[in-house]
Amino acid sequence: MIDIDDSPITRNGNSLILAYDHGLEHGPVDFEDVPESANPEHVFDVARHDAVTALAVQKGIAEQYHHDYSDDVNLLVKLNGTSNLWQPDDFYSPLNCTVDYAVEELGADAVGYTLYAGSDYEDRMAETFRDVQEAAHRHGVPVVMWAYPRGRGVKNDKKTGIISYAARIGLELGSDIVKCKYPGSKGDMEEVVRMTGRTKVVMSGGSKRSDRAFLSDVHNTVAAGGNGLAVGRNVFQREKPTGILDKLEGVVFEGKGVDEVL
Ligand code: FBP
Repeated sequence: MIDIDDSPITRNGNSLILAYDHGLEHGPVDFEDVPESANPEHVFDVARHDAVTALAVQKGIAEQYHHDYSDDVNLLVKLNGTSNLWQPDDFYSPLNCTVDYAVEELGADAVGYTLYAGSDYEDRMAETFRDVQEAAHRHGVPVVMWAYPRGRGVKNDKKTGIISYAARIGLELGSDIVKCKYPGSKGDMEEVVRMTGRTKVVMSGGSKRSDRAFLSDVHNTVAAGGNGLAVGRNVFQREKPTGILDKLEGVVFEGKGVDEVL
């Protein structure tokens, strides 16, 4: 059993996970708006902000950079991930790093794993997740599930019922935190939170939007009983990432409203 509230990746029960695995998942296109964001050192520096409770990266970036930042940046190793260059018959995300390697060699404070509920390969990913979850808990580190309904079995991945179902799978399979898409309203987020019980819920960021639009979804998530967010592009694609992190700190950890922080 993990007490997630004792983990360094939470602060007063909430989390702000800065996700930076986009070079694998989407490729260089995600770094075009802010070219310096292609440099992991830039994003590790951003992650030094007090609001960031963990930086989520793939093994290679953890291995080459984290030791220079380990005093200031908590590490979440994203264990699986894939490029979007291939065209599989359905969604699958291979394991690129073991829990043992992440914890013992890389010093991970947490691990992350994507599960595509609704894919033809959901069974394989669930079996891998079983090994990941058990190994992580044996090491005393929490598991964050990127709970993405996606694949042939999913007609509309934006429906609240589908998002809740994928998030619920996170509770059922032993995640400490599930990361899911914002379902569109505070009321719908309350339903997701209700379905995940004692597993914490963080909102996924998505493509870059205005400060107000983005912060109001984050505020609704927290007001609905959610526990913060795991975000990439809405932070590192901004010219001044610390500006949005200051505002997020107010909303996620200090109970402030959107108008108050803008
Ligand atoms: P964003 O906030 O930029 O959406 O990042 C969250 C994240 O889950 C990343 O960890 C991942 O690289 C990306 O989204 C995957 O997005 P998708 O699978 O929707 O293309």
